[in-house]
Amino acid sequence: MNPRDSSLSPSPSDRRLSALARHLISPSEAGSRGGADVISRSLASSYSLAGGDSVFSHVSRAPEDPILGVTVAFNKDPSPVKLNLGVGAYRTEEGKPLVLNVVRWAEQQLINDRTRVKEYLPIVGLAEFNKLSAKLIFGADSPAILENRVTTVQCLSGTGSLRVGGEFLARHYHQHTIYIPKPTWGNHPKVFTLAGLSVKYYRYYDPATRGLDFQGLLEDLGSAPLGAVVLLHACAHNPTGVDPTLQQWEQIRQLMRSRKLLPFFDSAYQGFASGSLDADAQSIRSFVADGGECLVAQSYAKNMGLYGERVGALSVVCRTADVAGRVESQLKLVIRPMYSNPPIHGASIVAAILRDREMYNEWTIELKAMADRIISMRHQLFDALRGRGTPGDWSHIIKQIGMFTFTGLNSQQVAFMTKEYHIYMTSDGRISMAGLSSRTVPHLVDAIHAAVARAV
Ligand code: PLA
Repeated sequence: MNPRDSSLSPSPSDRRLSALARHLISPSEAGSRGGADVISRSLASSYSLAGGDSVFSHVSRAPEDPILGVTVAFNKDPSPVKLNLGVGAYRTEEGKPLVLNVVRWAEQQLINDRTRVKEYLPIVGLAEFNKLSAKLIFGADSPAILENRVTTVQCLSGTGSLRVGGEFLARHYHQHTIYIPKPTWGNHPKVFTLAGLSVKYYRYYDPATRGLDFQGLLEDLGSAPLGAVVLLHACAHNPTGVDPTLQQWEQIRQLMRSRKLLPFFDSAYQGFASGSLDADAQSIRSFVADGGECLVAQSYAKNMGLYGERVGALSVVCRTADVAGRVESQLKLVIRPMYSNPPIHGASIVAAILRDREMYNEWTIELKAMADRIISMRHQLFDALRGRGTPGDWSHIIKQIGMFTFTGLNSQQVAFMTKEYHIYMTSDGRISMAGLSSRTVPHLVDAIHAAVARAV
């Protein structure tokens, strides 16, 4: 019997409604019209219509997100050996999430400061955070900053910055096509399509060489319509871990400027690729140095470990200070009806760290330690696969850059590793090196070895 079928047995809510109706109706009305029963029947039937036959009954179940859904599946697995290499979230050698010491220090400072209040921030966020974020990404001596040609607005981490930038372009830029690399972070096409842009791909990765398809990239950008927007990963390309060299960046810059293509940088891993904040911003700085315009989305999720604080920034570098001011006024019109104004806590932590020399130094040390641990995991995994004699050339593991290794394992092999070894990763074969530790390398190697042997 369907327990929700109120025609067979009244539910507790139906009984409560009937009792309410009996209580409300006067005895005389009850006598003349059959009263309480009529009303209670009608209340109950309208209730069962609402409950049993939902106005949302046509809504189908959506699939889980391809990246965040990996964690959902991982959490349901009771196995003690399970390993989550899906989402790009840093873990310690012990497999634990990490709050940086410098973040705890800044938070303590914020708590101790009794003058701090919880008023709304302005629509564009915390002014000091915006200024310091621009300096961090463009460099303190950036001519664009000195000439006041940059507008920076605090947004909801990297994703929110991309979305606000996308919506601004859809409203105010003459070209509505954005070219994104193939492959790219899975959320990019969704963010930009919903922002109102039309998404096209440019060639980026060559599975045969497990490296950059530089020729394909140049051809595709060379034939993109004049003025199109181009999304570029500033460093540590997700998911491939393949970045252009500085020379290749220079060629990309020249080509893009000659075709008036508008660069939109996604900087989600500044400091995570090389361990140096300046080196990882080099691609962006070379585009700003030529005096041209660009957009940059910055995230503090990974490099400060502020994942859940949702703190990031969108900068638009313009030709003149006057244009930058007008652009900012329009960004406010995008933000205000979207989420009104951004949250205060994460931005205050970032501002505290960036403003104080001692804290800043401490941050760079902790950041370098995270980047170094990831690089060391690459070497451990590579050595272990070689030592084990696992068929294949695994040198890409040590050549790739940043948080992820694009293993080359296919979706069946990934499914096999999840089912038999409880190793969770995205179905494109990407593993988060930040989730791996010396302790878990042997288990991963067993799984990869078995998956590869099985397919041979
Ligand atoms: N851009 C790129 C290239 C990213 O990889 C990510 C996060 C973001 C933007 C957005 O980050 P933020 O909004 O949290 O600042 N990518 C993660 C997480 C780490 C995710 O998918 O949300 C990933 O596992 O790919």
